[in-house]
Amino acid sequence: MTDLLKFITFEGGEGAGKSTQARLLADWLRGAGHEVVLTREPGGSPGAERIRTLILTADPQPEQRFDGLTEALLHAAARRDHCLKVVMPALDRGAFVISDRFSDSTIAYQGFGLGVPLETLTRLHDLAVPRCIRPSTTFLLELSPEDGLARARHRTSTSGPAIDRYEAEELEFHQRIGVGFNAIAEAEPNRVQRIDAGRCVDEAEESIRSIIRFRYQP
Ligand code: Z5A
Repeated sequence: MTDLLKFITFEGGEGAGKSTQARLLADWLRGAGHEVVLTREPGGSPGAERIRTLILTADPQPEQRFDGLTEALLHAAARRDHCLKVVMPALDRGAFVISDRFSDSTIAYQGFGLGVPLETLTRLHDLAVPRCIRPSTTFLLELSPEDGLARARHRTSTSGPAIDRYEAEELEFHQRIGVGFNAIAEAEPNRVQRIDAGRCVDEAEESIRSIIRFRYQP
């Protein structure tokens, strides 16, 4: 039977440390003997990874870029494939699933960031996501957009991939994303656990572990 309790997501703005903390949590739970599927959105399944490339490769001509609803439809299509091929099968066999971003990102980016009505996004979620699954715990890594972009750009300049479609947006866009995540956290304070991502990696990691210990006693 699908154990939705074991579905955990990481959310937040660019460069907040989601991938770092998701990986650390997965390693810790594996060390405690659990099966863990560490995955991400957009992407996570071969089909969804192809859609990811489509979304994140911005057309250099602004007037040729996808509008907000087109992006939301692409994210929903990727999410459906990811859920069908990876998330549901893993939850069905009792594994933890840790996803680096999920549907809260659509609300924050395409809703608050690009102005797609939230009601449209909710309908899209209900249509695309099998059994309308939602995570039981979401860690929202909170960091100012200025600091997050600086971290992401430092990583890009030293080792990472080229700046993507969202990284290229101006600061005001990223501020709206922060407002969006804040609204989500206020609406669902039990599911969404706020983590101060401005601290060092170890301190943020320990906050996350203590919440996991309390909720799951792994
Ligand atoms: N998107 C959307 O619009 N709609 C949707 O429905 C979904 C997504 C699902 C995916 O980008 C984009 O898709 C995303 C939203 C959009 N775009 N944005 N912006 P992505 O997957 O390529 O990138 P990301 O999700 O934004 O993550 P990121 O930039 O890779 O950052 P992160 O995962 O939060 O951080 P990190 O990689 O763990 O750390 C960044 C750097 O900071 C790295 O060098 C770390 O070593 C360092 N770091 C990490 N933690 C710390 C601490 N505590 N102190 C100092 N330095 C740290």
